[in-house]
Amino acid sequence: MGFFERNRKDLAAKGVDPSRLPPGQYSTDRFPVLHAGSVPVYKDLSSWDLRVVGAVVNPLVISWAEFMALDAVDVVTDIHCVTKWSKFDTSWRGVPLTTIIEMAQVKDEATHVMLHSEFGFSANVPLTDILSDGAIALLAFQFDGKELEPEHGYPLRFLFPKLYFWKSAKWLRGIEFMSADKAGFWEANGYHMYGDPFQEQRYWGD
Ligand SMILES: Nc1nc2c(c(=O)[nH]1)N[C@H]1C(S)=C(S)[C@@H](COP(=O)(O)O)O[C@H]1N2
Ligand SMILES: [Mo]
Repeated sequence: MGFFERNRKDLAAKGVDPSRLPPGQYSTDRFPVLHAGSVPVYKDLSSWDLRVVGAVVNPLVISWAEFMALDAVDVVTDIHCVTKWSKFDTSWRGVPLTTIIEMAQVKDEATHVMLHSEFGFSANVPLTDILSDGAIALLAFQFDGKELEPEHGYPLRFLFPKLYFWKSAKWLRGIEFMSADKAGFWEANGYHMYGDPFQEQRYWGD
């Protein structure tokens, strides 16, 4: 039996429903670190802000203090990285993206969202997926009850576990509402525009 097959069997033995593991993935308890470029260093968050732009009635510039005053929620979810690891039951705390959508009064013409991070990283996600019932689309500032580790996105990352984990942009600084889809960083470099792990939409042409 190969590694992947054994990993899937071990899940069932542990009482985890193996159908939670998308095709071609293995489950791990580790939390690998993956990104292009370097990890930003923040001396303090006084000059940090989150910009909300594009197809909105109210463009926003939200300071860290203002952001922390928003209502936060806790979620537990599975995450799936395109490099084939999945991690089950990860715990996050953050502000739902729908809160920002209401604050900014996103216009009807908006169809997609671009998440913008430090150093020019970006990721695109359809708005319908963000607004669909039960969707987790979180601006996350805690993992496992503690502030994010620098390499995992401190102080703020996007969390969108329905799609491959590359959509979950670390070091988030901007949210752009768009009236058409556009490729983000990885999507312009060979990764699938949508990226559903259960459809194995890893790369262009999948
Ligand atoms: N800003 C930024 N966010 C990013 C990336 C990146 O290169 N830059 N890589 C993505 C990819 S490809 C993955 S798999 C996840 C990894 O998150 P982790 O390091 O917390 O496991 O972050 C995503 N978010
Ligand atoms: Mo990734």
